[in-house]
Amino acid sequence: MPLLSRRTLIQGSAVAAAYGIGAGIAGRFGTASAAPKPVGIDAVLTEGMIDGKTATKKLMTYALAGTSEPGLAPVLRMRKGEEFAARLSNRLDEPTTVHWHGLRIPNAMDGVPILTQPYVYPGDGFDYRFTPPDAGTFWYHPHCNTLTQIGRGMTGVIVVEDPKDAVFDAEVVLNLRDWRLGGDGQFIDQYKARDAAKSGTFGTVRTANWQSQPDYDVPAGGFLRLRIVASDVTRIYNLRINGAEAVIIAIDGQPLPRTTPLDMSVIAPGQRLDLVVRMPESEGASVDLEDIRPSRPKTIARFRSIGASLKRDLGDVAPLNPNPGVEPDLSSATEVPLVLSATAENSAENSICGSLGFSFWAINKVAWTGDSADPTAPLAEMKLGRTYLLNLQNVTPHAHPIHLHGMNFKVVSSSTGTVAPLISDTYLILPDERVQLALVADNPGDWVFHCHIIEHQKTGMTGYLRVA
Ligand SMILES: [Cu+2]
Repeated sequence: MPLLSRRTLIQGSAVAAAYGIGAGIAGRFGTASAAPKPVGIDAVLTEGMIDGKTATKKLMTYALAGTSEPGLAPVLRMRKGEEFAARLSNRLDEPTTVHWHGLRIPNAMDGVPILTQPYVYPGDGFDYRFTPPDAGTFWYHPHCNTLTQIGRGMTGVIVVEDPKDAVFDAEVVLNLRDWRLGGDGQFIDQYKARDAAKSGTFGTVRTANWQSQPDYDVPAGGFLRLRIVASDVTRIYNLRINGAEAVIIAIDGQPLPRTTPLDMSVIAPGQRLDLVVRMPESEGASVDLEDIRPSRPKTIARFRSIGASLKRDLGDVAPLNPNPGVEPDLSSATEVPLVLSATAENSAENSICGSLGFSFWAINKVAWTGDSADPTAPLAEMKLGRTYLLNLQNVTPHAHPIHLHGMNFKVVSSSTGTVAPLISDTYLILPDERVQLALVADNPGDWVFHCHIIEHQKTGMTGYLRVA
């Protein structure tokens, strides 16, 4: 099996070797100014153990070129401000693309079929090349036939390193997701129409890094940096740490100005959470990452203290280095109304990137799936460099993690009460909530804006903002 062993000792810089690819590619293959050697990323079909009983066939994943037994997509390690290049080779039997979720990169590299690039057909490839401006935890996934391709495995974590970041005693990257498997371990229908019209169809098998409750050994009394990505198509998590104290250092890849003690944190599809956990003193003591939504705690992953205590003090964790950003000028902001609603339309819309055959959702009364050959008009046309205030209103009885490509926004106000002024690319808007998201339109292009509950995205809750 290509999966990592169930118990993996993770310590310091061993992480990059165990989990990802080298970050210093440019350094190894040429001078700093030379173009980086592309990382070969193959989109492949494979099979592997997901439910612990039977090998699941027809998994889809990303593998580094030449990998003989593909499994969990590799963690891609990049460096803030350094160019990264990847050559996608499509070895699936259907078109695909790669979207780099949360990275503020040029529109032509964004991976949305029709809108930003052609479909990558089976046997073809596509060269991606960009410089990530922000350090943090991000992820990559297809933007074509997304429910099937993500549902069957195509989600990988991106770690953008900042050489100035503090080094912790251990780091674990967790890719959280579910699978729609039957009792025989094989895929069942990826969705039920009646659930797509509500909060989405849930998986039957829950995993972290393609394993059920994986265990990790971490130095006792040490700092564990946890990079958590919710890459599932449907599930919203209420995460807590049981057995240790922890602080939040970043949300959606963006550092918090002050570390915040973790009580419970909600992360929805597309979102990320970076924690520092202070491991217990005594060898053998275990710490659980738990999901308490809806109520009964479910262990996601377990961490065990090993060795003599490093005697760290959580009060010593400093905030991460801030990412560069542009402060929105609210005094000159143009308001953009965006109403998320259900729609009565029930038309099927054929697409090379797959169709669920229904329209259940809409933005400003228009239902669009985001990857059809007949793009609708943009939701708004924005002038490069100006500030906009997205006045988002959810008139549905369901929560929607709304994701914007290519730019970050700042949460300004919400009808639910006081909000933290978070910088993000994904906002979980609650039923009946109104929220104001401010952004500086600093990246030219057509940027998709969609719900990351993929059934909602693919049945109409998609639009795009044009910046020119
Ligand atoms: Cu939604």
